[in-house]
Amino acid sequence: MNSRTITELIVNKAIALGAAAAGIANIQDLKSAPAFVMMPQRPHIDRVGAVENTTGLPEGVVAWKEEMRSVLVIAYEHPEEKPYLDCWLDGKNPPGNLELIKINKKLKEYIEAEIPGVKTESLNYYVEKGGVWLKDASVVAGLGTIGKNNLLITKEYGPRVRLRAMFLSVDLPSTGPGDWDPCAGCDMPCRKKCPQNAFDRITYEAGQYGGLTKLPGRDGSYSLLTCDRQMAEDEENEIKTPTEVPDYGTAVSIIKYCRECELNCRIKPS
Ligand code: B12
Ligand code: SF4
Ligand code: SF4
Repeated sequence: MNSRTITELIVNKAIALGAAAAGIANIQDLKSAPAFVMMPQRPHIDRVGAVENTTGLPEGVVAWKEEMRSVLVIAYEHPEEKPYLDCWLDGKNPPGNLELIKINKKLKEYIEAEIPGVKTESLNYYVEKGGVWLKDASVVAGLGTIGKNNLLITKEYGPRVRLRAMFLSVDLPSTGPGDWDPCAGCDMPCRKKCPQNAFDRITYEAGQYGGLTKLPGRDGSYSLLTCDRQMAEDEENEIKTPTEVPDYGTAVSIIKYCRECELNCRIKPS
């Protein structure tokens, strides 16, 4: 089976299983993508959202596997009218993330059964536990572009998607990046609605990272420490009144993290 056929089979199967989009990022291309270059150089204070490191590698360094050559990235739609997909219900992984894990599991079974000789390995959400930087991987895989809200923007769903990935042992060419830029000339409603003004000044300069020009928020203006203040407030505002949640039942604890920069992006499903 040639590379093109393998890619087509895998991407089509991902879509058939419920993914909004799927693509391939070759590991050689990923190693030079901005987040993969920048994160090993960032100081510990810039580790918001980080968890205990189980890879044994220095902070920010991805645990590549010798026998793995490509990364399959999938996206799952999180539409505005289904907010519960993004919520932490009773302390559990958000339903949308569980859906991604389910799709990835079925995709893994399919690849191993139908594509001779290809090995797979599901990837953890966190780089500290063996994962990859998912937004850059999605751009290299052609799923979309990084917007001025610092999120992956897809043509069809805008930023309203969540991501997951797996390693493949087969050396497939990357299916991106493309050159689409929805942010050119846009008056940035995404940034204006940020409750913390997380984009109001340049936090990262190209010179700090060996001349890297593609920075958080693209121009270095996204401050994760400022954004994280909102995440802490959202945790304090945990809903503790029993609430009926579609496809779940009664939740006695709901944490709803901010999505203002995401939901106010002008790229929306038509
Ligand atoms: C840690 C983390 C957080 C932290 C810190 C965020 C940060 N960006 O540093 C906190 C808790 C604050 C956070 C907040 C949010 N997060 Co978060 N987060 C993560 C996590 C685990 C790692 C992100 C990270 O550190 N990336 C590395 C840094 C360096 O990347 P970066 O800041 O984006 O900057 C790089 C890119 O912009 C890139 N870039 C810029 N231009 C270009 C151009 C090209 C061509 C390329 C290739 C790259 C590129 O270069 C920059 C420098 O390296 C990922 C999951 C994962 N494993 O990737 C989810 C993830 C990024 N988060 C996600 C989401 C949705 C959110 C929130 C909306 C909260 C929510 N409701 O879930 C906010 C949005 C904040 C924002 N506007 O960015 C989604 C994004 C989906 C999407 N459509 O993009 C992810 C992928 C998780 C998921 N479930 O799918 N998050
Ligand atoms: S998630 Fe909320 S606080 Fe963070 S950058 Fe987006 S709008 Fe601002
Ligand atoms: S609203 Fe969307 S398209 Fe406009 S600048 Fe923000 S991320 Fe880009």
